[in-house]
Amino acid sequence: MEKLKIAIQKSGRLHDDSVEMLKQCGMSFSAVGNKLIASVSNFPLEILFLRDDDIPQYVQDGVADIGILGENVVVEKSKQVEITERLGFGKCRLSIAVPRAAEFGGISFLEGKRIATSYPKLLTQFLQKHKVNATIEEISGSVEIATGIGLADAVCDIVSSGSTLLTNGLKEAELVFNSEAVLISGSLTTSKKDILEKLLFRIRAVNKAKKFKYVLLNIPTNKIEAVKNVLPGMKSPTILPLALEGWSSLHSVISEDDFWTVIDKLKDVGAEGILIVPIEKMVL
Ligand code: PRT
Ligand code: ZN
Repeated sequence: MEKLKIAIQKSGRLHDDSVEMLKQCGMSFSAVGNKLIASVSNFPLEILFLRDDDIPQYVQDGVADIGILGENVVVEKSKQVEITERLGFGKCRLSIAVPRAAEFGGISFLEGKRIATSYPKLLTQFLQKHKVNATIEEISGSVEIATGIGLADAVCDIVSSGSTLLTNGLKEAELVFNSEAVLISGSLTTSKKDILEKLLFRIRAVNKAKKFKYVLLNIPTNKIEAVKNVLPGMKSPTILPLALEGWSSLHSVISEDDFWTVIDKLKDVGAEGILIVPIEKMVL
């Protein structure tokens, strides 16, 4: 049977989360050692382990059918691939940073300056959009030291916690691009499209579940209406009578985003014995 070939990062920041996501989708494979290819035993999928920078080209050329990598790299490489799904991990931003002592009063500060980056395309687009003329110094790594060694006046690099900028005496000045891991695809045969649809169905079920929690709570039966008002979007909560007269157990699903606010309100309306349970998969 034909297999769909997916390229994921061989090692680096996205490797573990990519492998973890595929395993949560039920894929059985071993990604140990220096292997370049792993075959999934219970799904028509073959996994190629590559450097993230090479993935767009391989997907464009059909060496791989789909790939997982940072959107920052996808846009920078601008190959003929399409972003099929945003995956919610590997979140970071591409930002311009300047020495902490610099008096950065706005984007015009960058006029005539030298900016070091590994993302010349994204930076050029940003500068053009803001009508700023600056010289781009393209370097492939350790961008954060570029101002310290006198190569540039500013840097444009990936920021996550901000601690790399801090330890290199830099401060974040302008956001250029927000990124997260995405699934890209090239042109696919009909049968490969079918396999991709099945994989996407599982990915969506896994990712959707991460955004929600299952709540079980006990509530005086006469307070059920009040609880319903606190749990927004709950069409039809499950309500079961407790052995204790006048009390009920209520089950529902709440979104991770308003989790703590909802819990506080539930306590206020008299909910007790609140249990919060992670959801593994959500199929709607
Ligand atoms: O070997 P290969 O080429 O495959 O990997 P790589 O070294 O090019 O990439 P890698 O593994 O560093 O990153 C892969 C992808 O992870 C990136 O393309 C981003 O989409 C995403 N990502 C998420 C990050 C970060 N967070 C991140 N913090 N990529 C890089 N960083 C680096 C950044 O370059 C800087 O040096 O971490 C430092 C900043 O981190 P903070 O936390 O100190 O701000
Ligand atoms: Zn890379």
